[in-house]
This record gives sequence, C-alpha cells and structure tokens, in this order.
Amino acid sequence: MNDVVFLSDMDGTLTPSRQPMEKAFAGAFSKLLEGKTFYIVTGSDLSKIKEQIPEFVMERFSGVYASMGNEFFIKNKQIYKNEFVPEGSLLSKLEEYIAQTRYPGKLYPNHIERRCGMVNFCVVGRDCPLEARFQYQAWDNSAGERKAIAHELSGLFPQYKFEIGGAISIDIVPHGFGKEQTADKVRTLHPSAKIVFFGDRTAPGGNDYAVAERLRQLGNCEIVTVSEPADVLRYMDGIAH
Ligand code: M1P
Repeated sequence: MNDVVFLSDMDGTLTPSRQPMEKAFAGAFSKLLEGKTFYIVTGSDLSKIKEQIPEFVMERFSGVYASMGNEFFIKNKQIYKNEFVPEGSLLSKLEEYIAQTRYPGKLYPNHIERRCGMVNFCVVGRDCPLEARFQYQAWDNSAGERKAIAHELSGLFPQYKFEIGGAISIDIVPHGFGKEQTADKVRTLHPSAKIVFFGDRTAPGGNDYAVAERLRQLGNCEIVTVSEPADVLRYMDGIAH
C-alpha cells in the first residue's frame, strides 16, 4: 500500500461535527491506520483537533494540516505555518455584524478567533455551549445570516475567501490559502502516489469541494464522499483485504 496515501477531512468525516471521535470508531480506525500514510486537514487548530481525536489515533497520522492547511504538524512538531494579519477594516466590519445581528438567542464570547493563516468568525460566539450551537445553526438555516454576511464580505474584501465551513461560523483566508492548498502539499510529498481523499462535503458549495477539485487537477486520486465516519472504516477495511 506504499503507493496510496490518504488525506481526510475531520468534522463530519472522522468525527461528528465538533464532537469527539466515537470510541468504537477510534479503536477500529487506529488499527486500520497501521502501516498507512494518512494525513488530516481541517479548519480547526491543533488544540481543537486534540479535543476531538484521541492521542493514540493522532500518533498514527503521518501529518496534520490544521487551520485549513496554514500550519502543518508531524507528531506534534510544527513543520510550517502561514501568517495572516487581517486589516482593521475587516475586523471592524465583523464587529458590526455582531452588534447588528437579528439572532434572538444569547451571544457568547470569542466571535473573532485568529488562527494561523486564517480567521474564524462566529456571531453566536465560539465559546457557546452545544445547545446554543444547535439553536444558532437552526436559526441560521432559515435566516441565512452566514450566507448573507459571506456574500457581502466577498464584495467588500475580494482578496479573501469567506467560507461557510462548519455549522455556526465563517472561515476567512486569503485566496489560495484554504484547505485546497493541502492537495498540492501532499502531491509534493508523494509525487507518484495515488491520493485517496475522504470528505463529507465534496460537492460544489461544500467546504471539501476545492480540495477534491484541486486533487482532480493534479491527477492520480480518488475522491471518497462519506456520509458518516463509518464509511471511512468500510473503505479502508475494503482495501485491506
Ligand atoms: O472543520 C469544519 C469547521 O469546524 C468548525 O466550524 P463550526 O464551529 O462553525 O462548526 C471550525 O473549526 C471551522 O473553522 C471549521 O472549518
């Protein structure tokens, strides 16, 4: 299997969204990772990834592309990082959205989270409890607040990509510095390997689409769209036999 390498999204693909990896999955997955070259890519930073993925699984990964691939870790060691300093006018605009939201529920702290090479913007606040996360998500699905904000910001700041990657927030990166950058990175590390990519949102409009598209352009890849983490196990178990 040395000529196959894996790249996988995290939320919705290896774990439930922003939730810890299920125990039974972690045990089976860790066994299947043995001897494989397996990378993950996510918008989350390393501390959030560690809240979701147990250490005994983390240590089996060949590398972790955190913050949309703007920082890369091998066995907890940071290999590279990209810097992004958002201009004041963008930050003021984000503050306006928080002040003017029509969301009727309570707001929590941590609306503008600066990560390596990116900013995550969250009207309800990243420190919200799970119940408030579900409440905002349901409201946003009908009110379309995030879509409207992302649309307006794309017009005002065309140099950045505003992506609705998760359930309650918007990821902001300079163009070219989204998750799709990891397709090139993995291809450079493994020029002749087949790259198998697991993602739950690989269709146009989904936050795994750009990675899938870039991999297709680079060639010698397989895009595996999953609807739950168990699909990853089924695929890996299938090729192991
Ligand atoms: O990995 C998907 C997304 O997960 C979180 O999004 P949310 O809190 O909105 O569900 C964030 O870490 C986000 O950056 C990431 O893209």
